[in-house]
Amino acid sequence: MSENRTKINWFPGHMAKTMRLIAYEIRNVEAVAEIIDARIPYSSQNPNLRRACGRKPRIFILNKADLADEQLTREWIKLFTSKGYAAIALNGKKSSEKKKLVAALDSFVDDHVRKRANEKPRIMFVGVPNVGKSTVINMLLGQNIAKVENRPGVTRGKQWLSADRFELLDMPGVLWEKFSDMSSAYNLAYTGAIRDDVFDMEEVACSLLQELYTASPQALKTRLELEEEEQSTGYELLELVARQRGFLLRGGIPDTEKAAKAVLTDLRDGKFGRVTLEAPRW
Ligand SMILES: Nc1nc2c(ncn2[C@@H]2O[C@H](COP(=O)(O)OP(=O)(O)OP(=O)(O)O)[C@@H](O)[C@H]2O)c(=O)[nH]1
Ligand SMILES: [Mg+2]
Repeated sequence: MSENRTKINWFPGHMAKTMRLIAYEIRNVEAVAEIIDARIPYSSQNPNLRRACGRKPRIFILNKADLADEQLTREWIKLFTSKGYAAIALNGKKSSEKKKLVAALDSFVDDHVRKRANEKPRIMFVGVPNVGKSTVINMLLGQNIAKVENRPGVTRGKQWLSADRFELLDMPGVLWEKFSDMSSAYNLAYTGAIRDDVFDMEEVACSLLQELYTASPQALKTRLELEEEEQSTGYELLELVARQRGFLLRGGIPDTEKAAKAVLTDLRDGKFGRVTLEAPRW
């Protein structure tokens, strides 16, 4: 599918600056927590972070697990563990999951991190934009100190925050300069890691509907109340959404632009159910 996709690229100056900041600050931490999106655990890993973080121990936090398929999340965690990485699935918005997060960080620190005498371990939080880095930090702080908003590019500079057991370094989200694989770029666009105004929302929404239709036709048919025998392209599905929601232009033409926004918002809010777009792969 990826060959026909229009290229998406978003790497503004502030991201290049963040990459340099990460490379500099890595010497001031004992460990790295890479927050990835449980719906796209492959596409949301930043390939440049591997290099920038060098040999510093890394834990993967599969955040937004409340929006992902539970069975696939378990399989992804198994894969990370089998590769020797600490990994945990998390709903960063659910305060009752703090205990689980602290326990995972404690055991990660015990097993992998070289501690400084009488000092709290310093952990740098990195990841793609909008994945929930600041949310997870606020969970550890037990209060909303780091700025959180539902759009990419909210955190703009580094911020040190002190939790009971750890010193936390919140960082701006960062992507990479060129996507070698357009399906990763599309996955990041679906889930809200890329700013909506740098890609064609209709094209991306069509691609998402087509993917959901191919992956689980029955679930999408039920959600969109499609007839059993209907075979639909992404664009036909988008037109259907527009008609169903009454998004019509003059002359009764489906307003597919408005429908595209609604489809992407629905996915991000979990209205299509729990969806994981990538099977475990390394
Ligand atoms: N459903 C769900 N939403 C979450 C979760 N974690 C964070 N969010 C939401 O995701 C959005 C982005 O959260 P942030 O914490 O600002 O993300 P960030 O990674 O710090 O973003 P940048 O600073 O822009 O890179 C907010 O609307 C959060 O409420 C989660 O586990 N589940
Ligand atoms: Mg942030």
